[in-house]
Amino acid sequence: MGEKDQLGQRLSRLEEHLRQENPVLQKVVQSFRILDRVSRGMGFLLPDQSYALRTPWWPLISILGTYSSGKSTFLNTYLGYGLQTTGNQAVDDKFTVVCYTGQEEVRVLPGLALDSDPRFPLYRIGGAIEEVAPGEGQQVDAYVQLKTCPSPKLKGKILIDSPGFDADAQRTSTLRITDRIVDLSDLVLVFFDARHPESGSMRDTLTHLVQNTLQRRDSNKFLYILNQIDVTAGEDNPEEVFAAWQRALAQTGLTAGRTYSIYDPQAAVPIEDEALQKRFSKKSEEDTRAIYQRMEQVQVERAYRIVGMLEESANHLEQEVFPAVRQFLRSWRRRVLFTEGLVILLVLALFLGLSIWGGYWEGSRPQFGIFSQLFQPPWSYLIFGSLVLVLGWLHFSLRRRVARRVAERLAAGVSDRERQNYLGAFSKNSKWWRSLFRNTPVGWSRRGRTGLKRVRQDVKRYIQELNDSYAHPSGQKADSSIPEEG
Ligand SMILES: Nc1nc2c(ncn2[C@@H]2O[C@H](COP(=O)(O)OP(=O)(O)O)[C@@H](O)[C@H]2O)c(=O)[nH]1
Ligand SMILES: [Mg+2]
Repeated sequence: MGEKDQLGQRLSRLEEHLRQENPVLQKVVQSFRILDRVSRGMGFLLPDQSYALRTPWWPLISILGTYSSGKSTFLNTYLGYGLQTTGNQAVDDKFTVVCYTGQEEVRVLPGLALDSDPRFPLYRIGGAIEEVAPGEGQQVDAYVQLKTCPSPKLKGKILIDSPGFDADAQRTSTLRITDRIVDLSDLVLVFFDARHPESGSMRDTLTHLVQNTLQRRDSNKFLYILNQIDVTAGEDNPEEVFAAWQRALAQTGLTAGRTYSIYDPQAAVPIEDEALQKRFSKKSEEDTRAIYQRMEQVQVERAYRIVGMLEESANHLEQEVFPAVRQFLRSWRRRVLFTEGLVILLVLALFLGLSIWGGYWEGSRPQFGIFSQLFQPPWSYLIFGSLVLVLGWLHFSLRRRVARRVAERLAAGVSDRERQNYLGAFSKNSKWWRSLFRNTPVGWSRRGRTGLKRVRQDVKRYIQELNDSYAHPSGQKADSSIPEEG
């Protein structure tokens, strides 16, 4: 089946990427496969779905902020690659998705390449653009490009560099992409330019990126970075620039999210005063290290979250899908039996009535005239045969009707996202050849149950292996700035 092949291919490609970037997670894909098999056996998972492809496996870190604030320079330094062009002109007006490659050299691919890459759900961006700018959704390439780079820093994560932010000059599509990226990101670095602290671009960034994010549940994932602070070294009171910037942030209502001030030593203007130079570089190095740490931490959290998802999905099957199907089977059976019992009672009552009316109970043999013939062979065989057919047909169409009715009622109570899945499971359990009297949902055989049990054992092992591979120094995980799931 085409759908299945495609799914299989995507899963293999996923495994291939993971093999290069995170071997523990590669094994996790195997467990997702087991889960897929169990769930599909229950009729819950649809043929073109897979639990493995529901989660983004790679955490997304986006770099947004004002025009010419050193975003691309920061990215290049972080990766140790001259990946992005930098400069004071608007050099790169596209969003650049950067991910790891095992190959030697950097490659640039059109935005559409994102479509087939299981690492990244940005292809839906096409739809988002289409909504605000009809006709432009097809031109994802005009807004987004993909670069693959062999920097080991990229293993297990995806970065996005963005064009400078300037709300007036921006087309709605660019703003729309920015919003989408913010939604998808696990960490958002918002850059500001210390060289132009009062610029209109900065105000736009404040209003669009900062103000719009205030009410978010995941506002912890934003880091606010005042970059290029080396240029303030010449001022009488350099700290005042940072303080003024923080005040400007606070004025927009910002309370969550951390602020940093950094500069890039290579791009910076030399600071003459030695003491000042020391003070500046110390602060910048500290903050840069803290930012890098957050970037690593996001990746660790994501790995744990994926394993957590695996367990959650297994629990979901057992604690929600299984009982729902049981309930379906029960109401279906009760309703069919009740209706049929009622019909049988009615028929019996009819016969009783006829027999009373015919005087059977007064000792006379009821005479139904010509109809009596029908109770003699060969007519009786014919009548009996067609009666069985009609009753059978009635029975099966009743089963089907009731099943549909019950399924619709139960499905109305689940989330839109899962409705088709539940309907699939209900329908698989009420196929005409399934006995009305079975209590165990289809797919809940021993094989299905052992599958889930194995997934659960695997989860424990994976957590152990992740613990070993990341070997947290104690306390590091208990950082209060762990972003919530968005
Ligand atoms: N003085 C100084 N200049 C910087 C710093 N970081 C970047 N630049 C320069 O600022 C300009 C814009 O940088 P770029 O990375 O292209 O900014 P982007 O538009 O935000 O990507 C370039 O000429 C960089 O060399 C910094 O920390 N200090
Ligand atoms: Mg740039």
